[in-house]
Amino acid sequence: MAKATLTISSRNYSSWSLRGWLLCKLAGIPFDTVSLPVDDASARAELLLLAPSFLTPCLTFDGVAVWDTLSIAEFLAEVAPEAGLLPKDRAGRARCRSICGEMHSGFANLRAALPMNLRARHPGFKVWAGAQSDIARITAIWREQLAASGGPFLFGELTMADAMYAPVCTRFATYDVALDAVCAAYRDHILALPALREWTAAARLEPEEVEELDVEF
Ligand SMILES: N[C@@H](CCC(=O)N[C@@H](CS)C(=O)NCC(=O)O)C(=O)O
Repeated sequence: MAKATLTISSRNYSSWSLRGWLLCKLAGIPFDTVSLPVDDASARAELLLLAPSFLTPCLTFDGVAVWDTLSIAEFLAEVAPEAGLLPKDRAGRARCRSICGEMHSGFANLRAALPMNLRARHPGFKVWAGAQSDIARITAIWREQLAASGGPFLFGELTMADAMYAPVCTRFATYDVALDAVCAAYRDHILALPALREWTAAARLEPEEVEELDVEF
C-alpha cells in the first residue's frame, strides 16, 4: 500500500488533527505525520500549501491530496474497507455518516466554550446553557447508539464515528463534565485507546502554552 502523509497542527489543541490522525490509525494504513510548527510562520505557510483549504488535517496518499476531516474519513473507508471505518450494513452506514456529519457541522457552542486542551484540567468547570444543549444532544446520540449496538463503541466495533467524537471525550475529561454511567464508560473506553494515549503523550511534549490556540481550536 502507498505510504501516506498526514499534515497536522498542534496535538494539544487541534481537535481536527486528532480526528484525522485517529482515522489513519483506525484505517491501519502506513503513514507519516508532519506537524506544523506552532511558532514558525513561514514553515507553517509552506506546509499549509499542501492543503488547498490552508487547514489541517490534510492527507496525501499516492499523489492525491484529501483535506477536510469528513472527506479524509470517507477516503480512508474507500482505501481500507477491511478496517471497518463504516458499519457493514447500509442502515448502519447511514446512521454513522449522519452522526459524523452532525459532529462535523455542529456543536459550535461546545467547541467555543470547551476548546480541546489535552494538558489542561478544570475541575468544577461551569458550562453555560448553550454548550449544555450540545452536551445533551451528544450524550443522547451516545446513549441511543450504545443501547442499539451493545457497545463498547458507538457501532459496537470502532468506526469513524468514534474518531469524530474522541475530542469530545477529551473535552468532557478536561472540563469535568458530569456524565451518566453509560456515557462515562464510553468516554473512558475512548480515552483508554492506545492510539489516543500515544497522541496525548506526544501532546504533552509540545510547547507549554499557545494562548491564541486556546480560544481558536
Ligand atoms: N472543517 C475542517 C476544519 C479544520 C480546521 O479548522 N483546522 C484547524 C486546526 S483544528 C486549522 O487548520 N487552523 C489553521 C492553522 O492551524 O493554521 C476539517 O474538517 O478538517
